Amino acid sequence: MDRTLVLIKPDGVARGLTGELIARLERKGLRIVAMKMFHMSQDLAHRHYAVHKGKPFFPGLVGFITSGRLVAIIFEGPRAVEAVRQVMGATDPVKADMGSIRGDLGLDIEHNLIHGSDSPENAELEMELFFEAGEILGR
Ligand code: 3AN
Repeated sequence: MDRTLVLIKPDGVARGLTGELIARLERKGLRIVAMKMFHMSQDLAHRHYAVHKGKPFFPGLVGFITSGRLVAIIFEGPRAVEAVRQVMGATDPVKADMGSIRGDLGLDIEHNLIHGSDSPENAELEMELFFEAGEILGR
């Protein structure tokens, strides 16, 4: 069984889509093993998006992710990383398949509703970044 980190970004929370996004992932068969709502600090945002440092969209990305409350969730399931990314759809909501979260509900690549870890290795790092061991079921 694999685990992966999902963030419902500030636009998803502000648009009242938290329940819809969680429901789509649960209906896929993924199980929530940790969840919390919080406001991301600048420091955490810089660590979370370290791979994008130096890219033209980096300042906007940090500004946006720290602009409001978000929900962090750890989902568990077989091939959880790939499954979450399939349900999310491609990074650009206008290129994402219809039927996916971003394809159905988004328009803007900078405000694309949801984040999911892109590999099992990054999932481990991101779960540690956002959760203490005691907050996660079974750890
Ligand atoms: P994903 O979230 O699909 O894994 P990443 O990790 O490549 O995509 O990018 C992280 C975030 O950076 C995206 N969710 C999106 O908000 C933003 N982003 C990525 N590429 C661009 C771009 N070309 N222009 C603006 N924002 C971008």
